[in-house]
Amino acid sequence: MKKKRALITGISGQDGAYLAEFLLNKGYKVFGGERQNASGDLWRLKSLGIERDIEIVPFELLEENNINDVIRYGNFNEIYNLAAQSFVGNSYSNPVFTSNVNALGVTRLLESIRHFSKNTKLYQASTSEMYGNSETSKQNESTKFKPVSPYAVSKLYAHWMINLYREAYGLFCCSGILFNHESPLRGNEFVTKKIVSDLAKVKYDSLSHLSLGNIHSKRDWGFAKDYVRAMWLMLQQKKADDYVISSGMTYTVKDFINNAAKYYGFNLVWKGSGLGEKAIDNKTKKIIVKIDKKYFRPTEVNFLYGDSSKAKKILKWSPKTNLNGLIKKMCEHEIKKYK
Ligand code: NAP
Ligand code: G4F
Repeated sequence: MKKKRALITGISGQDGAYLAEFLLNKGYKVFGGERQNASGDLWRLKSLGIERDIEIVPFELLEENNINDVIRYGNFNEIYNLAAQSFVGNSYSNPVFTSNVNALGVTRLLESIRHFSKNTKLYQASTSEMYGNSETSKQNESTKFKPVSPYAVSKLYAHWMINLYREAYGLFCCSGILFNHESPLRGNEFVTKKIVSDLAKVKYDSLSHLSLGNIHSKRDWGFAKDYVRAMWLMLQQKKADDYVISSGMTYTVKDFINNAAKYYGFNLVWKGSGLGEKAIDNKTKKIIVKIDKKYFRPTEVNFLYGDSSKAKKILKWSPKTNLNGLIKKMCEHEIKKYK
């Protein structure tokens, strides 16, 4: 039987790596879109041992000629658009770039599919950030969007374009509204990876303490490997639709720190408040965590808590790894670097 052909844009990212591994296991021929000015170091694919199984194609969301060439001749059954300027913090200093990549980039891709490959199914990486500071205690597909960062606004634009092209032109395109998902392959700029990585450095004496911004925001964190399965399931349905994918639990950044710290053998006691808040190790009395105002954002999403009952019912999807399991995987990965 002929292999299904899938293009993953953002192949060098966290989700790109896990999705590629997942699709290879399903027997797909996997093409990975990588930007031309990228470092070329596909370390995540290498760490999963799959870099030789993927055909890399140059792919730049800012360049419509490049996108048209890739789509016109690729003959893809499925495209997973994971490419994005994905760091919320960075979107405040680079709002135009973020909008161009995340919002207009998706329009370029949709136009290309509409003109050159109408039967190709498209998955778009939407995000729980689009809810902003929601008035509901849990967020699902019917919850109102109130984005509060340039990143979230850019992703909401793309989200609505996906809806529009589905309705106006009958394209099979879906948005997965994914809540935060992490893994040992997470980028160093994101808070979970920074916590597990810097706490390990403190433990092994290569860093004095961990510096963070707002530790009171709440996130619904899951394991990336569980979440890429949901992306694939969305494209296997008869009807294209949007789905919330979440763990269904919410914790503060501080909860995450406490849990990871225990894993490394620290017993944290918190003192002070605001910028003066700090965590001290009860055994050694050493300061382990300090607050630094440079990590605060101009606007903040205070809490996210997803309700993925629609995905559970229709996609038969539910996560397999909880927060403790996730933290264990991430900490074990860090510790290995020192042993
Ligand atoms: P990631 O690790 O930051 O990966 C982003 C990928 O996009 C990288 O491969 C990056 O390439 C590529 N990229 C950036 N700008 C590009 C451009 N102009 N043209 C082509 N490629 C470009 O992100 P992730 O965590 O895997 O997330 C995957 C997607 O899901 C993103 O769209 C993100 O916004 C969205 N999302 C993530 C989460 C989450 O919690 N992880 C939750 C909801 C939604 P380089 O390596 O060259 O930079
Ligand atoms: O890890 P974060 O940077 O993730 P954030 O902003 O929630 O965005 C991630 O999840 C979204 C899904 O909801 C994705 F769409 C997006 O692409 C990305 O993957 O920050 C989490 C929380 C924030 O409240 C932030 O203010 O941690 C807080 N935080 C406190 N100190 C910090 C830090 N975040 C980072 N990155 N670095 C800190 O030092």
